[in-house]
Amino acid sequence: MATNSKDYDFLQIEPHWQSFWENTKAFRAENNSTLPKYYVLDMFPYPSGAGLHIGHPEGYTATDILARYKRARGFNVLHPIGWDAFGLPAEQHAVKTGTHPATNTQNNITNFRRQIKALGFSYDWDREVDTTDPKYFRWTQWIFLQLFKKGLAYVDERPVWWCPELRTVLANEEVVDGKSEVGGFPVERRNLRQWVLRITAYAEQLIDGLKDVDWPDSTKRMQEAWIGRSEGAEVTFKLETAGLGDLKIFTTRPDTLFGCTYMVIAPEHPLVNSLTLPEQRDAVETYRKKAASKSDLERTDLAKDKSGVFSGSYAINPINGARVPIWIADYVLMGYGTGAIMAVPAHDERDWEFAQLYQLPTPRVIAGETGDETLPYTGDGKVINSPGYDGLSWPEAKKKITADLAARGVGKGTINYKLRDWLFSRQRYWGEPFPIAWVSKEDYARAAKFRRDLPVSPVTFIENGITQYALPIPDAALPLVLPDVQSYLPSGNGESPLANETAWLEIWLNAESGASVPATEAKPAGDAWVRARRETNTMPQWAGSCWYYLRYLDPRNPDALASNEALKYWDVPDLYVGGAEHAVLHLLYARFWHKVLFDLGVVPQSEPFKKLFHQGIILGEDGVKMSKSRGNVVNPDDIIASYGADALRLYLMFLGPLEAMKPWNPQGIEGVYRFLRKVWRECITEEGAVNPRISDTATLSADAEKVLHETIKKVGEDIEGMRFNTAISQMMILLNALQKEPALPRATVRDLLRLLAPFAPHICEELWARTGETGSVMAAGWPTYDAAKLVATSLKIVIQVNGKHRGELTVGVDATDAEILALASTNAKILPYLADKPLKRSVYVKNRLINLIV
Ligand code: ANZ
Repeated sequence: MATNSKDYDFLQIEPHWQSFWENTKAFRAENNSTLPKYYVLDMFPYPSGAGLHIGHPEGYTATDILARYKRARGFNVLHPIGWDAFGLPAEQHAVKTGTHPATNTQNNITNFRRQIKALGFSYDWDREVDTTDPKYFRWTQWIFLQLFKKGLAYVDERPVWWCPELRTVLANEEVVDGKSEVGGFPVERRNLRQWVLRITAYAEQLIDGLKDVDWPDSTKRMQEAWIGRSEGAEVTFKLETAGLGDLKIFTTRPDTLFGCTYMVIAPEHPLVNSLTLPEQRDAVETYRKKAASKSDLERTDLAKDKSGVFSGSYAINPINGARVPIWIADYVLMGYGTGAIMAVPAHDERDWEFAQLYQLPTPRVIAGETGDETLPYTGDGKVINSPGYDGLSWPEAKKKITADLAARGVGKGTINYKLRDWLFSRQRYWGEPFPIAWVSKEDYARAAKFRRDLPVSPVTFIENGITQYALPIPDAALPLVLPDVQSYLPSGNGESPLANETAWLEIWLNAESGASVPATEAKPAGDAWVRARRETNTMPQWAGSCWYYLRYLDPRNPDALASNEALKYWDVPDLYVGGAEHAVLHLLYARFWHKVLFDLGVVPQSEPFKKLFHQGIILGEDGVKMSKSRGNVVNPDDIIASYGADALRLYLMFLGPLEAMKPWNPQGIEGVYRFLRKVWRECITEEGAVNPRISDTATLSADAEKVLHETIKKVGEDIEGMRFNTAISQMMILLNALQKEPALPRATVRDLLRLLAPFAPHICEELWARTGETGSVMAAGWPTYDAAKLVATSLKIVIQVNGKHRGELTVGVDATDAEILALASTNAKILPYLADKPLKRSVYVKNRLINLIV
């Protein structure tokens, strides 16, 4: 069944074996199997118009080697792929060309599929998923509805980043330095009605769960920092102005309360107006306007200049009754803690800088290691200048002061998180529609009679003074598909292109069945029909990738996102490989959804990704990040055409440790290509016959046998440990050793091909068939090594005469010093050098050399 090429003709061999695998469904994972399971997951690609990037096959080759290796070791392996296919580029393309984004998306998918198949990855193509397929996003919508019903989704009018150029809002993480991440367009603040997911309700669990997963430390630290847990206290300061009540602040350092010399409230704080004295009003107004145009990052950056204005009002420090001035400054953010702080300039860098600028006092309350008071002190130390607490360590004082304030009802211990709720809506066409319709209060009450699945407290939104109620589409009526639209241009007032589709938008909705008719038609008969306006927002691209690893388990299930049996049998991925750029957002959002599904009893475990690995970035040949503009992009198609997929796979793994960032090196690919050609020639003669060196009766020399067993051991261990580069070096060492042998036992060739097959599967299938083996090399199992063969039985000793290398000696490992001396001094090659000169003495360096001095 092999090809008949004489030379290593990868252009003929590779497609041949790819169709063999496809036709025999060689990589099908079985949902009912008594074999142990192994689930290895790749981050599925966004099918961009540019095609596969070389970083894709890097990670995909690594997981493919593992998948093929585990199959050889008897596992039922699940190795799936799919498409994260909603997204802005397809919509921008649609705006330009008028073609439906689905058309563009499917073209890109077709190209990606072709490229991925050309690399010979062992995916189970029967499980391919596409996030834009209604059969898939039906379950994305279903999960959203479960969140909604649990009270984890709400709407809020919020200041969001609005990009006039893209005509859409962006999430905080899509804005970099005041510009859109996509396209680099300027952004501004705008208030819009938004869907928000209550990820903050899971902040504690999201931190806790990191203890149980085998992830790179740096990624865990990044998630922790993003969630940003701070333990501190809320402290209540009385306002001096009668009738205004209190000012609550959040501090992580209540132990420094005696060092507070002023307070700061954010420019957006609700008390700004009432605290500002008339003579300060103009200055405050000007300041507020300026602050509104800055990003949070700019405002809190330590390196940026601080600024502020005095409000004219004072508060009273609850610990000592001191009168403290209240300032308005933008280095305090409204969105964190209470939007107000007590400033302790002696021990906080930002407060220090501000106090220097406005000449505010900076008394020390923590003793520093040196007496230097010209800088803020942020280190450890004992509390000073704090009557009643002096001499305590600062953590002790923190506890005691918090307790004392609490006892007096002017403070309490609190935990704050940097994590914000997740802005979950986009004003775009090419995303999952929200399965939500807006109805009046009366209609909502009527709908409730037909529904048991409405949230405990309704989600509402006031528009033009009228309260609208969010009515979920019944689960059974999903998917809610996108209507065809006339134009893909956003409506421009913040609503998506869906807002222009009146017949889809304004409807009579049957609250019980989810059926609908345009509102322009007569209201159908029956009590369950309500007047509704559909939600026009769509979900962000993150949604579909939050749960795709679950759909692979049972991708065609029409009744559930996956069956309970499949969820139990496959559990979660044993290994997840993908880029470190997803260290926070994708991995945090997916963990959040998984935890919600766990709490709902849908999935049996609370963390989705037990083990995570990030492949390193491959830089251009010039050591710089690959980019079109630099012209240093490597296209996998070109490499496959010149060297073949096996060489590309091998090379990607041979470049260096998988996790390392490393530059592309065109010479390197020549090296691995030569190695594959040598393997070919060991098996096939120039005439295309089986190499006569291969024989059923040949045996290996002891040396070669040792290398073979070492290689079997090392390649297996290196694959498990994801050290693919060193596994390849070891196979190169083996090939060199085998080339020195007078003949090759057939069994050794079998071992070599089975070891190499996960890395370079096409050539190994071909040579397996050509050397007379039956079936697929992948079905032949994994070679085993004999531990006894790893131990040397003999040693090579160098013989020197008067310090000069004159010969070598092979002795048993248990030879004594005297035996070695006797053998060396009577060795035929050595005798001429000794002539008849008497041996003065000898020096023996154990297991290495013997020097005879004459
Ligand atoms: C007094 C103090 C003294 C503070 C000291 C720090 C050091 P993390 O760790 O990030 O939670 N803060 C509180 N709310 C703020 C807001 N909305 N905008 C800007 N800064 C705010 O930081 C908590 C600390 O950041 C709080 O503790 C507060 O300053 C400041 F020696 O209070 B601290």
